Amino acid sequence: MASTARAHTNIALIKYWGKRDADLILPYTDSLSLTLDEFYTTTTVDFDSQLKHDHLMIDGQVISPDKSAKVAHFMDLVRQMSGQKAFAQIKSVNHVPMSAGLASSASAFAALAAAASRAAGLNLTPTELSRLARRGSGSATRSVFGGLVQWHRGIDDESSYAEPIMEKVDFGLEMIAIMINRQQKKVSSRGGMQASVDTSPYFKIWPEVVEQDLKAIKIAIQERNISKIGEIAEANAMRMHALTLSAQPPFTYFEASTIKAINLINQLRQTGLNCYYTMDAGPNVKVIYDQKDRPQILAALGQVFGQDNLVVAQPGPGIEYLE
Ligand code: 2P0
Repeated sequence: MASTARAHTNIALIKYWGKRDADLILPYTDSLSLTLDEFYTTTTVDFDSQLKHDHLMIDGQVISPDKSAKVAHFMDLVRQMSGQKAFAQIKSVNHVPMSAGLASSASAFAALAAAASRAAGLNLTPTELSRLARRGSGSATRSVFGGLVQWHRGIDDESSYAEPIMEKVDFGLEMIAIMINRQQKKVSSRGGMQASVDTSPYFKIWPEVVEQDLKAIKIAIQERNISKIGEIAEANAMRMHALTLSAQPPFTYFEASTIKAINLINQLRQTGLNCYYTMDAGPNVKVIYDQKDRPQILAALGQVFGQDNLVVAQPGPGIEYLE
């Protein structure tokens, strides 16, 4: 049986950066994200007993088995869980600029987890699906759900999953992604976070920092206070990036235009526009603001980066099955 599922990507307001268990993908900390409507992956999985290995096609391009090892490993997990023995035809279409810090692995593995588990005859609960998606990519754990989502770090495979804390975000929270560079990133998040864990002297304090930031942002969410949410998310993102700058050897996802964007957002804030930034394992900057300020923020960012390089994204839904 074939199954098709769609998952939307998410942007963390409180970042996941570091694994306690690389095989099970258990993080050192909880994290909290906003699922977005604009960026998503649609994936079809069809098990076929004639196949000699899993066949992967992304955006119409055949991906060779040596470049799809992560997916094959993930499919082995689904086969183990379900007793399904056949390999599968996997077709994935991304509405996400790939590997440019827009967390394409989040939507990719969440959609794959949903389509593959259903095609294999597993009838997983959302929590089980979140745990399965986690085995493909940490951030995918959160993309199973819509809106504002918390990933509980847990202590083992069973207890590490995401949970929606506000599925319908009803207070105007919105993001603009500034596309600074659409190229493949140089340091993968997987490699980058491991380097931070292994070599940054500041990593010791990171779990404590996240715990405090998480507590504060959950209060700000309850209060529906976008300024407070933005302020906390911005600080947390920069604390995460401090873990790359303080690694040995040091590295960074910042590019010159990233700094330009940050300076511009700071400037706009000084002129009374309520906006904040966050960024992930790539140079692109995401602006956090209140929907009602969108026209002014778009105009100001557009003057510097060009309207074509701005994508407005609103809170998006969790997993959807298309067939
Ligand atoms: C996050 N990022 O919380 C953090 C912030 C990037 C920066 O999760 O190794 O692709 O597959 O678990 O999920 C991106 O890392 O890493 C990520 P793996 P993933 O969104």
